[in-house]
Amino acid sequence: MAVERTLSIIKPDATRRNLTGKINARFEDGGLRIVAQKRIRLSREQAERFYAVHAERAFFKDLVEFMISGPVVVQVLEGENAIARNREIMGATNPANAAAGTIRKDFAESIEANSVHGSDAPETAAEEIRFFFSGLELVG
Ligand code: RTP
Ligand code: MG
Repeated sequence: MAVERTLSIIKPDATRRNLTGKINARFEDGGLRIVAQKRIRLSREQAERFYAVHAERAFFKDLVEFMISGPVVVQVLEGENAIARNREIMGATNPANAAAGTIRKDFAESIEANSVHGSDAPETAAEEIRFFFSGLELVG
């Protein structure tokens, strides 16, 4: 197994409910290390660019509105198989389908307001990390 990095976002529904610490504990208890982290507000342009892959989907407009509705915490998680591991810790996109003990099962409000984002593959992880963090912000 390889040590990987993945991009995580704690979404506005979770920052609004003051869940950053509880969610970070799930990552750390699950074997991931938070190697970079910042709390920001996405502009509409940034949210549209970040989710450009979903631009043709019916939920795109709502998703962008949601992602700019409050602050988010963007972070880089590191660990063995971090991309897949993080997706396990998050649970399924729709909290109704998420396994017991996952972040989305325990905290998500809906399929849209589902508390966290995680990269889905090595290429997207690298691209998403670069989107939010400069090399100077990424320490080992
Ligand atoms: P994410 O990218 O946020 O980690 O989540 P994901 O891979 O599990 O889900 P994805 O299919 O990439 O969708 C991105 C985000 O769009 C919102 N969504 N809304 N209303 C809907 O049917 C719907 N479907 C997806 C969610 O916030 C999802 O995480
Ligand atoms: Mg996705």
